[in-house]
Amino acid sequence: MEILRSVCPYDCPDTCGLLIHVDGGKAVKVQGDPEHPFTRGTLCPKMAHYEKTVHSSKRILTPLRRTGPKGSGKFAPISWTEAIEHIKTKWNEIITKHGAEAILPYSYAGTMGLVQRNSGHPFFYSLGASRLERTICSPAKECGWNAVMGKTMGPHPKEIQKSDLVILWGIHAVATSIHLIHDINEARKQGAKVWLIDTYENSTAKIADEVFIVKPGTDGALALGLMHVIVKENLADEEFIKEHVQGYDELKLEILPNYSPQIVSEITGIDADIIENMARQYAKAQGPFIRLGSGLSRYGNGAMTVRTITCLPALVGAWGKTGGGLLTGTSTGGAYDTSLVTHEDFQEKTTRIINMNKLGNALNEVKDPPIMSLYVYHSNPAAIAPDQNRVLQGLAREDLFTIVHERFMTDTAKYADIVLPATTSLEHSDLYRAYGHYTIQRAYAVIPPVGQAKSNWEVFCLLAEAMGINKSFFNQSADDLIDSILAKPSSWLASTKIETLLEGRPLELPMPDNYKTQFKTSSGKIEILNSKEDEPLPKYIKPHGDNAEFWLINSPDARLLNSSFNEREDLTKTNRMLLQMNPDDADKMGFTDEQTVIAYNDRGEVTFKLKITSKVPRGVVVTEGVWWLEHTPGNRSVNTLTSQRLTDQGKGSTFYDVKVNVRAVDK
Ligand SMILES: Nc1nc2c(c(=O)[nH]1)N[C@H]1C(S)=C(S)[C@@H](COP(=O)(O)OP(=O)(O)OC[C@H]3O[C@@H](n4cnc5c(=O)[nH]c(N)nc54)[C@H](O)[C@@H]3O)O[C@H]1N2
Ligand SMILES: Nc1nc2c(c(=O)[nH]1)N[C@H]1C(S)=C(S)[C@@H](COP(=O)(O)OP(=O)(O)OC[C@H]3O[C@@H](n4cnc5c(=O)[nH]c(N)nc54)[C@H](O)[C@@H]3O)O[C@H]1N2
Ligand code: SF4
Ligand SMILES: [Mo]
Repeated sequence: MEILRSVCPYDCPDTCGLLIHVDGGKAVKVQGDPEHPFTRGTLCPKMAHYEKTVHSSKRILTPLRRTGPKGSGKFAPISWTEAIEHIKTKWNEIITKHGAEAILPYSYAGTMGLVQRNSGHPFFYSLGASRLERTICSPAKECGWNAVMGKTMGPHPKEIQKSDLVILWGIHAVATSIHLIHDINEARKQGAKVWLIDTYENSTAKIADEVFIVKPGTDGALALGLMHVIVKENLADEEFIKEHVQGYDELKLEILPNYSPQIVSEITGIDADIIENMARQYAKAQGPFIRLGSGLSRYGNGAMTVRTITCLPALVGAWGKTGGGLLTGTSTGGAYDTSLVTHEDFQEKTTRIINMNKLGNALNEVKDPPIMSLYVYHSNPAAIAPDQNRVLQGLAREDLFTIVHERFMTDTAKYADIVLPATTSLEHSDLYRAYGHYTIQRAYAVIPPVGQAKSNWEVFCLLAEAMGINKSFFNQSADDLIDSILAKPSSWLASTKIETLLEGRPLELPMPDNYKTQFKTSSGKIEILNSKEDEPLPKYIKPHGDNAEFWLINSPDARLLNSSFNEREDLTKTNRMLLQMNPDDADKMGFTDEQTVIAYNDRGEVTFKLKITSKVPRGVVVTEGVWWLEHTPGNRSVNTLTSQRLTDQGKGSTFYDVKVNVRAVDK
């Protein structure tokens, strides 16, 4: 038995260090790596038994060719040679008839490693395929931060330990950022208070001293109301503002008068006196720290909301205070040179761009050329993309040649013509960075591939050869590629003990001195006024909404990661597809607990089991998790109800900007 280091590959801000117990080529036990500075030896319940995913009886072990109707999940095994040959023949036919832009790659974040995540890019650029705009997660959040802070570094999460007021704003930390709780607990030991600002009392409320419930999509107004009070009561940090902030006077004169606590109370549903009290406590805190989640950015006004909230710490000088600041995500993008993997230079001519949130429309409506082939890797668009009915309608097209490279028979894989078996992270090598902390790590494969599984990198090398792409770049292993990336380290990486990475151990990137007050904007100041924006000053914009009765919040389930881990019966066999509703609303509708209900809107309908709870406010219903169709009572999951509409900036998803009606199931 050996104990080998690895890294959690999932789309989670924590990117945990793992210790894998390997016996006879199998992973038998998984533990957290105590040497990891941020994750400190603990794991979430999902990865504490990663061996159950890796060696699941549901793993796809060979390439498969479809034998039944699309969506039926009927397949027969074929060899890798046959699979690649078949793809080559079909793609060459499509390219001859429609051009290479008729081929669309679709990938997102099933694995977050630099090489495996991005290895499709050099291939599809070489092929001249359509490009995918990968904006399903939180580009609006980035736009909002950038408008005020430019390229300023996000603070180190350990800053939280020194804060006396930690605000978890639109982040379900207990489900989605569990290691942050260590830092929050450290702060609490020193007397810090914790607030949660959310649209319902999720289970993160357990660790909060105060919970503030806002109406969906109205946080921008709340932030403006808080600033109104801070200014009116002379609680702003004038000295900090004079030195470091641009546009305070304009905000004060032109914008804030419109957002009195009374007006903001009507928009947000929070009482005016509570807003006043929140503002006072925030302004008087010694080191207030906001951890801003992505929930509130997935609305038609998402970028503006984030931009507005990002102005708050500037007003009270939080950046100059120990423990103060605001974290949307850490800035580790500069750790590696991603272009050494993506190689945009391989693209000979510009090709069209398809937004991943609009896959439903793209598959059904796009012409000149129509999309004739879809290659899906480490993503499950049939489940995770908005407007599920449109996506499934597109995937069902008989003339669409779909290839899915997967570990499991997902909703998307069921619609494939060819399925290719994918490795898990224990079976391939990669290089990781995180979006919730500053530790990076290299992971080597710790077990051989299960069945005939191949990694993303290996499959794209095979496809390059088949499609006649003669570039030596594709004649190397993932480890060779990683070695070449580390041989050209960024100046940041070069300033560290890079040998630690080669040993496969976690390495913390050093933070520059006084980075918290080095504002990387064009003015060198925090830009509350930013004349490069269409709206030079922040203001409240309404979300999209729909013509229906209830807002539908559809946020993560602690047991899943997006649609990953649906394979794990041990985690997920109960409490799937619940719709939580306030008791008053349930009364009004004549509903009883646990009854089957249907939520519906213009895009479709979804069956749920009702859970009546006062943790959800009136006018809102909540469901957690993206479930595979086989786990749903009505053969549709939550994204049937969500919309392909985009955010105000960044072309992002608007998952939570959706309303539904609810009715009982017809008897
Ligand atoms: N267990 C688990 N962990 C995950 C994931 C998962 O699916 N499961 N997903 C991963 C991914 S891909 C991501 S991007 C991150 C996302 O993680 P977070 O940054 O936490 O963002 P979300 O989970 O999308 O949203 C969190 C909260 O936002 C709230 N919210 C929704 N609308 C509003 C609003 O208008 N105002 C306010 N104040 N709150 C609102 C929701 O109710 C929810 O409680 O988590 C990652 N981690
Ligand atoms: N309703 C609703 N929908 C949402 C969200 C929400 O909050 N609400 N969140 C959205 C967000 S924030 C995101 S980021 C997206 C995420 O959407 P996706 O990135 O598509 O995430 P997953 O659903 O986890 O699907 C990843 C798939 O990749 C496979 N996989 C894992 N590793 C590998 C590998 O190495 N190679 C290959 N080929 N396959 C692999 C897994 O088996 C899994 O089926 O979902 C979005 N969808
Ligand atoms: S999913 Fe997140 S918390 Fe769980 S092991 Fe992976 S990185 Fe850590
Ligand atoms: Mo995400």
